[in-house]
Amino acid sequence: MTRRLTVAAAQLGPIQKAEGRDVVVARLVRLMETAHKRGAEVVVFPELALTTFFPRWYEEDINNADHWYESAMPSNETAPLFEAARKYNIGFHLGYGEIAYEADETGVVRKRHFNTAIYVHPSGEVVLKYRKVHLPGHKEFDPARKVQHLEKRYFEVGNLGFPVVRAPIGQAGPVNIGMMICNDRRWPESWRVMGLQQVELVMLGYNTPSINQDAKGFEAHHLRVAHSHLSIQAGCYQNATFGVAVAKAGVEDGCELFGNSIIVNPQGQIMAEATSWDDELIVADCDLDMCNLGRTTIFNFAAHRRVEAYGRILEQTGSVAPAEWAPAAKAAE
Ligand code: ING
Repeated sequence: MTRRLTVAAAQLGPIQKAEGRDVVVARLVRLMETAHKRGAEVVVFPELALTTFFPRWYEEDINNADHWYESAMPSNETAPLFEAARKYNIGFHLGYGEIAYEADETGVVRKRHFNTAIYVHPSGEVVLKYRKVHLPGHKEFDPARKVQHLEKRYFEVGNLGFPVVRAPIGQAGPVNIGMMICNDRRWPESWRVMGLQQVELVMLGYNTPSINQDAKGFEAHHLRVAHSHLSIQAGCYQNATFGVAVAKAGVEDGCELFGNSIIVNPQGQIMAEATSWDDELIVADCDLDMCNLGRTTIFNFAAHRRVEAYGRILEQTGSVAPAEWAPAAKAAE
């Protein structure tokens, strides 16, 4: 029996700084209703889907920024989304800023902030949680930048790794699902750690500026989308998995984010792409058995990977200069 799954990417248009969660959640519910009409069994929403991309705004004391985060999930504001999921029997992925009171690696329980994503079963139960590992940008206010990107100020590095879990989704039965968030997609390690857990569906949201904000070199504008798609298509192909990558897009308080959400199959093909930079649903029918070809042939990890050659990947964080070559001493004349 083929394992077919109808997935939806629910791209969001801009969320302005002043926009209330109630308005945003109503947009999410409307997208979920559309997904239901289109026969989707799982809906993927973007990174930080409940608020504007607030790491662009500097706040001296992070304790004055609690309003950007969720301390409970669901909460009164997000409950309508969980109710819609139950009503339509749809699982969903949601990205949001998380405040959690929990022990850190020293055992001290404290208030912690993460860039988080969850996968929620139609029953409302959280099946899987992920916290963003690769935090781009900077921690302190950077006067040289036109727009700040303060993820290292607002979030701690995710402490949950890249988990994959086998969970029932729609008619397909159990599916190996995993998540990553935005910048994670640019790092092949994110994909491979999940590929080593036989992931079949990677759900990821992103908020990506449409032009390079690091004035440290030329990058043609069209390459912003190209680099995003390159990263996702390569990750799916090299780990024999489907990927659903969903943007928050459009102009948020003058700052433009690109859309171009895509659904990608295990051969790296784009199955569907959003063409607006606003609220837009794209849907694809995924034959999950398509993962088997890559996993049992070209990317049969057990047969072909050579971990003894990969030491640098775990031993080194930064790169180091290579050894210098010099021509052999001239043979004696
Ligand atoms: N945004 C961007 C992303 O990785 C970025 C930041 C853009 C980094 C382009 C490097 C190049 O898509 C988030 N939120 O990670």
